[in-house]
Amino acid sequence: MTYEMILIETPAPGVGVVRVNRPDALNALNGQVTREIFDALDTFDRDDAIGCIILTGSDKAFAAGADIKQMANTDAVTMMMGKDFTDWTRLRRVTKPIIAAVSGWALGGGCEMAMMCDMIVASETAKFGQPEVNLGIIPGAGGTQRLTRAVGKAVAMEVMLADRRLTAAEALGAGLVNRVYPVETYFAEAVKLAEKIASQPRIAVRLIKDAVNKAHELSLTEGLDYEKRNFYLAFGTEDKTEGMNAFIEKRPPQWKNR
Ligand code: DAK
Repeated sequence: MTYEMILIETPAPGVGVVRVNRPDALNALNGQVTREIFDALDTFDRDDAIGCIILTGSDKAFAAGADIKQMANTDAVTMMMGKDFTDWTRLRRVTKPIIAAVSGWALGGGCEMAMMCDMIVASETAKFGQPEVNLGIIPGAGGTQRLTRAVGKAVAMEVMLADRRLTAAEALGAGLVNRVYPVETYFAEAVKLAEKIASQPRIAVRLIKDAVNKAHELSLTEGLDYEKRNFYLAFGTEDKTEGMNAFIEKRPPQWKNR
């Protein structure tokens, strides 16, 4: 498939990168950009050679939000019915881990898209914000829920009501991001993390991602029951046999991803 607004890279074994490439608009996410991102994520998700995906932008901007120029002429009904802005749930259906490698602006939908990923590796220049209130709207792709769960109510309120922008250090302290590195190295560090994850047994990785995401949605009892079912499923895999035999025989495991 050919893309116009994203770049596809495979910088290390098992690692697929989707890079937003709309520099003239600070990677603002219009319909075409989001469609291309989700198509590329789906393609990597189906590709047996890929075990972990990185979603990134440029050093200057992960994404400065959904495209305001596109949204300016969109009414409520069009927004509700339209594919461009309602299709973001596609990202949640990706079964492989996604790392957001964030540098520069991650505002509005950019911040929300990073939070929809499974982990965030940031550069020291990253700035996270939900400035929708300045436009007379509210976050519409999960900001009020995911940011609040990540950083707590008080900080989330300030970010969304007063347009406070969190620095990378603040985001790290608040638990929004996993790691912060200098801008020169954050992407390479994200690739290293992705390569490590891609080298793990794929079915176990998938079951872990699935169960951890349920922690945000289910009660503790339901979540523990859900985890248990994934745990039993892991016991039905060849990788479980291989992993335990390898440990006992003091040798590295050879994963079959079966
Ligand atoms: N949309 C369109 N163009 C944008 C943009 C955006 N969000 N952000 C920046 N640009 C464009 C600017 O218009 C400018 O283009 P030209 O004028 O040169 O043609 C170019 O990028 C450079 O921007 P600036 O000249 O403004 O650069 P500065 O360094 O001075 O400022 C900035 C950088 C990031 C602080 C500033 O550009 C800014 O405030 N941008 C807007 C940030 C923002 O308000 N973002 C939130 C948008 S609302 C949903 C899914 C998603 C959403 C909602 C629902 N569903 C699935 C239902 C998301 C909504 C949003 O994100």
